Order: sequence, then C-alpha cells, then structure tokens
Amino acid sequence: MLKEKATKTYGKELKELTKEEIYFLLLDVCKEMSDEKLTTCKDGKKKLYYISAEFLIGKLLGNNLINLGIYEDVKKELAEVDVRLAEIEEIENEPSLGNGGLGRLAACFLDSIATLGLHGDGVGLNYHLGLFKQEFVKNLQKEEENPWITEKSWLRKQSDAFTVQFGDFAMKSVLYDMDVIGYNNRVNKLHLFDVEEVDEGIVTDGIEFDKSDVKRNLTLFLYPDDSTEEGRLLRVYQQYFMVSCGAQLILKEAKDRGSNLHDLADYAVVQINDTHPSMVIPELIRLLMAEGIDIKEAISIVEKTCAYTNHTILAEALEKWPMHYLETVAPAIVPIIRVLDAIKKAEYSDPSLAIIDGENRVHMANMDIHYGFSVNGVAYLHTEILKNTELKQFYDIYPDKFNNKTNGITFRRWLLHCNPELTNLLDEQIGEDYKKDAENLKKLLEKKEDAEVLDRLLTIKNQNKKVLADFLKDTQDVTISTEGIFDIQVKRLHEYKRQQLNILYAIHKYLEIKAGKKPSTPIVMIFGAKAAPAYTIAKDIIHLILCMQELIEKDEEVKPYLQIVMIENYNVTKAEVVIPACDISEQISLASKEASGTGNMKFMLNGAVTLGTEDGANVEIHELVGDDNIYIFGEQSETVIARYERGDYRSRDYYEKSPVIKAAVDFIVGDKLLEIGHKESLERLYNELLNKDWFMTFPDMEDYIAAKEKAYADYEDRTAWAKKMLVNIAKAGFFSSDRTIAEYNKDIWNL
Ligand code: 26V
Repeated sequence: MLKEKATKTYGKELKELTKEEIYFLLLDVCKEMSDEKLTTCKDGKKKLYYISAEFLIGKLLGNNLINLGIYEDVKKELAEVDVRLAEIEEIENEPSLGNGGLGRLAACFLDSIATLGLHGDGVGLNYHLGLFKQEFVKNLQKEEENPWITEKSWLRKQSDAFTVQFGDFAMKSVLYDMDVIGYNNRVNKLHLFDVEEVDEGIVTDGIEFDKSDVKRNLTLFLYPDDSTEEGRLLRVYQQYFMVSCGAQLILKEAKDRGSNLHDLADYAVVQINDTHPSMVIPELIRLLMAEGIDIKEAISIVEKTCAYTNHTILAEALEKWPMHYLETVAPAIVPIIRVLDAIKKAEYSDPSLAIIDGENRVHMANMDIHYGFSVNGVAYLHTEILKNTELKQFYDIYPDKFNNKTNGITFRRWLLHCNPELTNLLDEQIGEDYKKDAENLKKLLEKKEDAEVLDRLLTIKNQNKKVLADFLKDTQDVTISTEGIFDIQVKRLHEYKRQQLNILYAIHKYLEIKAGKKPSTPIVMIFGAKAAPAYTIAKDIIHLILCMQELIEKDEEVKPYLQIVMIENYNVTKAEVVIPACDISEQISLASKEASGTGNMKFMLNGAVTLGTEDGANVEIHELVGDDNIYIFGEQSETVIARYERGDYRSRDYYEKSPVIKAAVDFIVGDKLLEIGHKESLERLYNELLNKDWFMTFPDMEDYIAAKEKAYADYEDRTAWAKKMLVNIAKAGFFSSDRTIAEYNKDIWNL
C-alpha cells in the first residue's frame, strides 16, 4: 500500500523517501481512511460535546494506525525497506495541550467515545506553544516555549468562523479539527478554536510575553502564569473565547440536525470538564435569547443540556472570578449571571450556595451545580467527599444530581501501543477479546500458578527496563542499573501529591547506606514532574530532588545501591516509555486530596504494584487486588479531614518526636546539600516543612518508610512478585475508559 502511495505522492520509491516524507505519507493515509470511515458513521439525533480547556492527546500516529487496524501491516511494509516504524513515530511533535490528569483524561475519553461508536466531539483551544517545555539548568526548572504545530499535521482547517464579542473589541475564530479515530469503529472530531493572528514573536525570555496584548496572544499558551492580574484576565479571555465559539458551534449543528432550539436538549448534551468552560452556561442562554427565546425558557433549556464534572476539592483550584474581570471580558453574559444568581438567592439563604459572593466574585462551580442536570466526581471516594463534605450543602438540595464516574484510561495507548510485548503475551494466553471488553483481562487469573507465564512477565518487565535505561542514556546521559527495583513517581508536581515525602525517604535511605545498612537489591528512584511556573515551593522540591540526584551520582559508596533520576520534561511520549518499566508505582497523595489519579491505573495495567495511600482511585485498586497485591500506608481521609477541621496540625511536633524525620529534614539544610544547591531554595523548603507542611507529610512518614521497606523485601521473591504483577494486570479491566464512557452514556448523556 505504501509503495504505491510513495510513487504517486513523491514520484519516488518507498526506500528512497526520507523519514519525514514517510511520516507525511502515513499522515495522509490515516486522513484518507478516516474520511472514508466518516461517510459511513451513523449519527443519532443527540450529540455530545465534551468541552475542555485541555486535551493532552499525545502523539497520534501510532494510535491512529492501531485504531485503523493497520499498525502491523505498516510496520511490516516499512521493515521491508529497513525502516523502523518507531523512528517514524519520533518525527511527530507531541501537542502539549494539557497540564496533567484532567487533560489526559479528556483524551482517553475521546478515544473511548469513538470506540464505543458514540457521536461526540471535543471542543477546546489550539494553543500554539501549549504548556511550557521543562529544562533543568543548575538543578533548577527552567521554562521554555514548546512549539508543536508544523505545516503538515493532524490539524485540518475548517471553514466555520464565529465572532466573539469581548468588552471593547471583537475577534473572529478560526477552527481546526483533528480526527478522533475509534478502535475499529467510528470517527469523531476534536474541534480546536484559534484566533486569526497569533504572534509567537511577542515571547521574550523563556515563556515571558506581554499578557495585556490579548489580540496577539489569546491562544499562545495553555494556562498562562496566573500569579499576576494580567495573567488571570488572559485566562478568562481564553475561557470565554472557547465557550462562545463552542456554544455557537453547538447551536449551529443542532439546527442543522433539525432542532428548533426549544428542543435543544434532545439534540445536544454538553459535558463541562471542570470549571474552565463554565461560562458556556450563560453563553448558551444568551445565544438562545438572541434567537428569540425568553430568558426563563432559555434557562430551562440549558439546565437540561449541561452536565458538570468536578476534578478537584483543592480550594485554590475552584475558580472564583472577580465580577469586574467578567465585566471587562464578557459583559454580555454578566446580566445573565446576575439573574441566575438572583433566582437561587431568592430560593436559598445559605451564602455558601450563592453564585456571586459577598466580595462580588463569581463561583463557577456553584453556577455549574445549580444549572447543570448532573454533577459527578471522578472516583468513589472523591464523590463521597463531595457529597458529605466539600459540596454537602449542594448535595442536601440536589441529591439526585450527584453521581460517581470512576475515571479510566484507554488501553489502546496504555497497553497495546506502549507495551506490545505484554500485549502479545496476553493475546497468546487469554485471546484478544479483552481488547473490546477489558473485563476479560480477568482470564489471566487462571494463569497465576503457571510458571512460564510468570517468568515471561518478569522477562518483559526487564526488557522494558532496558528500553527505559537506554532512553535515559540517550536523552539525559544518565546511566541507571537495570538490575535495580524501578520505583517511580511521575505526575505534576504539587505538595498534595507529596513528592517531598518520596525524596525524604531517599534522604533516609542515603543516610542508612552511609551508615553501612545496604539494600540487597539496588533501588532506582525515578521522578518526573513539571511545576507551575509561579509555584515556588514546588520548584524548591524539584531543586531538592535534582540536588540529591547529583549528590548520589558523585558518591561511589552510595551509587551502587541507590540512584535518583529526575526525567526532564515529563510528557505523554515519555510516559509511554516509563510506565511499562515500573516495578513500584508511587501514589502517595495526602488522603482526600487526589480526586482520582489515572497514572495509578496505567501503572497497574502494565504490571507495577502500587505503593499508595487510601486516596482517589487507589481505594478502588485496593478493593480489586486485595491486601496482598498493593502496599497501603498512611492516614485515612476521615482522619485528615478532621484534622483540617480542628486546625491543630503542628508539623514541628512530629519532627521533634521522630529522630528519623528529624535526620532527613535536617539534611535538606546540611553542608552536603548546601554545597550543591541554592541556600535560599533549600532553606525555604526546610522552613515550609517545619512551620507549615500544609499537606501533612510528617504524620505519614514512618508508615511510608515501613511500607516501602516491606515492598522492597517482597520484591526479592521473584515468583511471588510476578504473581502480584499478574493480579494487578488481570484486575485492571475495570479501569478501561470504555467502561467509564459507557457509564457516562447510560447515566448522563443517553446518546
Ligand atoms: C488546578 C490548579 C490550578 C490553580 C493552582 C493550583 C491547582 C491545583 C490543582 C488543579 C487541578 C485541576 C483539576 C485537575 O487536574 N484534576 C485532576 O483530574 C484528574 C482527572 O479526573 C484526576 O485523576 C486527578 O486526581 C485530579 O487532580
């Protein structure tokens, strides 16, 4: 197939093409096949719009080839001319259209929506420089711009254009679509809105740019630094632009499909992904009113059309925009928001239920809950906390709106594509029907006593560790021992995720080795994390990890037993190499704070064993695999929530009582690290831990050390460990995003 296409497109033999030409050829093949599929898709009356500020889609070539069912054929045809498909996949830039879990979830959902044959598109923004690219300079994070759009790419320019009216100017949109190709099923679209002129030239140092120049920067970056007023305003401009374009598209398409707009809810359902797209509610009301519908009916139509997903209980992440921002950016929806607020204030006197608070700020989540027909959390525990604590006052008045949808991941990317060896083993041992219904992975349990299968699992893990070791050698010039236990924590850097707990363990282990207590198997601790550019303490934690990496690298006494590597610019592409190589998956957030986590699911599916707190989806992983196949430590969410309520946590008490904690914490500002690192940063982190430690690192620390030691000791019995791996893989079926999406459809969307 490729041979003919090569001559037709380039007038050359396939073997004469450059890698880039082959990549472009494959891009065309995918687009043509997807166009063909599109013509056969049967659309129902109702369509889903998944509206999100982030879609962390990762590279698309490999996955699209898999979902089109031609991956193996293409691989073979390229091998005939001595080209490895993996090399071609490397050509593609990774679009950096997301921060972490929330954006990656949206990407997994799009894959599953198409795979289940549901008619649903994504709606978002086409950020030119995306999220920043992380570099390490002198053990510090430096942010660089991250251009990813190339002349020929998956983006396909559309003719639809909408006008968005801001306070004192208007802007016209340009729409780019990407095909979302389901696994042996339908094709949907990801609609990414852009403005006509973005000026990448206004970026000065790193990711600095003139934030007030909205006309030239609206879609330049994802989540510009919001530590300044101008940055926050720009975020609101982005959000309003996204929802206004989205709402105009939704109404246009609904009319095209036959809606008279009074019946909009029969034609469209809008899933609001966290609060970033919340202004879609007043914007839809405004547009319906412009079509001649009175405000009362417009509100009731929108109430039947919009559903909200909450992804965090962190107070600082629940958006509350000052009214004067909205007056500047989107004055047309301000009177509507005031009406929405007045209706609820007349009904309920509790100020915590208000949309506009006493300081004239608009609580976006409150608007979503009052005017959406569904509110869901993203894991069992998270939803329970929303109902019983965080959003209790809303649950009391709207018990029927609340529901749980435990997150999931697409197995196409997180198994078939990233771990072909494990996929082959599964195909061979349990057949291929788990690819359509992931619950069938359970069949693997029958092989728990099969010595050959257990041995193969260990061999595959070792191969994947070698691949990661080679990758780290090539990309960062670090050498890690593939004989070691790969203990991995990769995710955004945040104090609640507690990378600081993990690095304090590293210090503890370092001190033990120095004192002559050496582990029988080397430990390789791997981190990967970006910190928000204005999040100082998060950057201090990265600094500490990098300083420890350097300290150990230079210490011949410790190095054979303990290594630390921080992966630079951790992203989806790197995750696909890291996750299959993992032995121990670190999921150590402070109980109650991690809404779900999805990395935990990816690791489990690839045969890693979780070391974690009873938080987010870890609770469900624990339930599924049982006590013997997971390492749980730390305080329960109830204990943590009660301590926050009492407000009597004093980290210094724990430090003073525990010599182990004291030794590790003091080391941060000891001579050894001060010689390598920056005094100001290390001291700031030390003081933060001793005087605040808002995410309660110390109460869990001794228990964490004990759990980790137990896991390391168990690892020594290779057969017993392989059984734990097997159980984790076999029980991962529940976490397929196909299951999650089937639930969304059954309970919320009804497509
Ligand atoms: C946002 C912000 C923005 C302002 C500064 C601090 C801050 C901290 C956290 C966030 C989180 C935004 C929401 C989010 O990404 N939630 C993640 O959603 C995942 C998918 O549901 C879930 O697996 C993660 O547990 C959850 O943290």
